[in-house]
Amino acid sequence: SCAPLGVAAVVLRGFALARVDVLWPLLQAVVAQAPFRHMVTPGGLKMSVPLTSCGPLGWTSSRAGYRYQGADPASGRPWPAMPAAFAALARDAAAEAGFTGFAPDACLINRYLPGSRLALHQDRNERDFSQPIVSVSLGVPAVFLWGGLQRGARARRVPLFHGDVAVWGGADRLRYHGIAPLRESVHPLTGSERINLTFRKAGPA
Ligand code: MD5
Ligand code: FE
Repeated sequence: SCAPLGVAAVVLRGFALARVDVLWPLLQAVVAQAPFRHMVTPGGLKMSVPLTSCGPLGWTSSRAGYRYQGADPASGRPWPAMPAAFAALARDAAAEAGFTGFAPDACLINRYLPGSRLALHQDRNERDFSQPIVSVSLGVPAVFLWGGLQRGARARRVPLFHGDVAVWGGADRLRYHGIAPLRESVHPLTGSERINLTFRKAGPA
């Protein structure tokens, strides 16, 4: 099914389910090369969600600011390659939502444990806001906070389940959004964790 959120945002329920058996070992290989780590915000706070990346560009945060980098700051090496099956999933989900030709150059991987949360924010470190963002949820369910174009707007609460894929584009690309503190629960694939893969076109065309 396809649940519209805003004019250009959609949750494709279960879109990734048939591909999880392929995605999961590829994800383990990425994480073996570039382990999850807690980054620090420009304000000096430790982020509660550890993250890593694959693909040509990886999102990073430090005292110096938020930016995309071609190398993993923890190792100095390029990020692991983006598996073809990851890019194909992102392209196919974007096309299903009406964004043909999506070619991500960054895959940010967030890992949530019980209590982990992501405060309301906008994603604005990418060059081209005409490109959508594709988000894949794996493991235990989370409550997505779907805000407005201004920080103070009231947020809708949208549950996201294992295998759901959300596509955010057009007028919804710059909405404030976040993840409510993760509830304690167990999923057969991930245990108590939620993993989110976020595909972006971050660099120049
Ligand atoms: C997550 N991650 O579930 C989310 C999925 C992040 C982040 O927010 O920045 O790592 S991406 C959700 C998203 C992206 C771009 C726009 C909108 C939502 N939106 O307009 O609601 O870990
Ligand atoms: Fe975000």
